[in-house]
Amino acid sequence: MERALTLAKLGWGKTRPNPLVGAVIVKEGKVIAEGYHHYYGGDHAEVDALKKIKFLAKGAAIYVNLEPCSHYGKTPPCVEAIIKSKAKKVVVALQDPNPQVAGRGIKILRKHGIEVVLGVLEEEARKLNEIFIKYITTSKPFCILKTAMTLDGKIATSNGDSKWITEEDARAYGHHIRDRVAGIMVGISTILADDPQLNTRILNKEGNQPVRIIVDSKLRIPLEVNVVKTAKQQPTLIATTNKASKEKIEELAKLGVEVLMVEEKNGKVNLEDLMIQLGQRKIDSILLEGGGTLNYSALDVGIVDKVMCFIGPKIIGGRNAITPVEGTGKSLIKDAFIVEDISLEKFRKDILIEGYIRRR
Ligand code: AOF
Ligand code: ZN
Repeated sequence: MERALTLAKLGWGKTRPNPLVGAVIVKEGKVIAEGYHHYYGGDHAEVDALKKIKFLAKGAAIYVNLEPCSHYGKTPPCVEAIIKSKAKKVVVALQDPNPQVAGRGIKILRKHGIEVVLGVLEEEARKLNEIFIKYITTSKPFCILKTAMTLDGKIATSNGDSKWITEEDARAYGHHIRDRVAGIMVGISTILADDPQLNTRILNKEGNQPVRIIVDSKLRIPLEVNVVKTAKQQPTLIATTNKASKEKIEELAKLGVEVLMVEEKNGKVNLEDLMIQLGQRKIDSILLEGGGTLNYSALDVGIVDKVMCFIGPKIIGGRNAITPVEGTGKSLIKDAFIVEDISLEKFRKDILIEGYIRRR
C-alpha cells in the first residue's frame, strides 16, 4: 500500500479534480504490475496496472489507495475489470467519498466472491486525497492558508520588506504546493503592495499554472500590474461586486482578465459565494496567500480548511511590522481559530507547521 501511495503521487497536479490513485498487483509474494492515475480523464490506477498484465490477474491481490469505482464515468467501472481479471483479493486504503461510489465498489467485489480488506494506511490515504474528499463531497474548493513568517510572527518589516523570510528549499516546497492546486488567491492589497506574479516556478520542470484569483470588491486593480499584464499566459480571475465600474470590467476583459461578479457582504466580496462559484468552475483547491485582511476574513467566514505556516528563524521586531492574519481579530482566546492534527516538517533552516482548522 505504501508503494501504491508513492505511485499515486506521480499524478500530482495532473489528475485534478479527480483523485491521486496508485495500484500494485501482487501474486505469490511478487509485484507483477503497477499503475497509477496519470492525468484527468485517463485510465484509473487499477486499469493502468491491469493493462500491463493484459487484465489477467488470476489469484492475485490488488492494492489500491482508493476504493475501485463502480460507476460509468469517463471510463467504465474498475470493479468490472477486476472481476474479469480473476483477482482474488483487493486491499483498499480508503472508501471512495464520491457519492456515486461510496461503498458500492466494495460491495460488488464481495458479491463476486473477491475478498476485500478496507482501511490499510487509511489516514495517509485520506491526507493524500484531502482536496478530492472536500471537493467531491461539498462542490467547494479545499482552501489552504499559506504563510511564511519570522520567529516573532511577522511577514514583512515595517517598510514592507519581505524577501526573504525563508530559504530556497522551503520556498521550493511552496512552489510544489502551487503545482498541485487549481487556484492561488490574494487580496487586492497584496497586488498593490507586492505586484506578485503568482505563478509556479519549479526547477527543471514545467509547473502547472494555477488560476490567479484576486479579491477586489471595488475593482481597484491597476492595469499595469504583473497579473494583468500576463493574463493571456496564465488565467486571471478577479472577484468583485456590483461596486465595480462597467468600463473597467471591459478594459480588463480586453487584456484577458475575467471579472467574476460575487455577492456583497458588508461592502466586501462574500467569500462563501465566491467559493461556490469557484467550485462550479471545477476549481477544487485554493492556496490562499494573503494578505492579513483577506486571511482573517477567510478564517472568520470558515472557508479555510488547512494552514501551512512556514517559519524562518529570524526576528525582525517592530510594532508596525505586518503579521499573517490581521483584520479585527478576536478579543478572547476562547474564540481563537483552533488548528489541529498538527504536523511538522523541517527544512535546512526553516520549519513548516501544518494543521487543519477545527470546525465550530
Ligand atoms: C480517478 N482515477 O484511478 C480512480 C478514480 O471521471 P471518471 O470516470 O474518471 O471517474 C472519476 C471517479 O472515479 C472519481 O471521482 C473516483 O470516485 C473514482 N476513482 N478516479 O480519476 C482513479 N480510481
Ligand atoms: Zn475506476
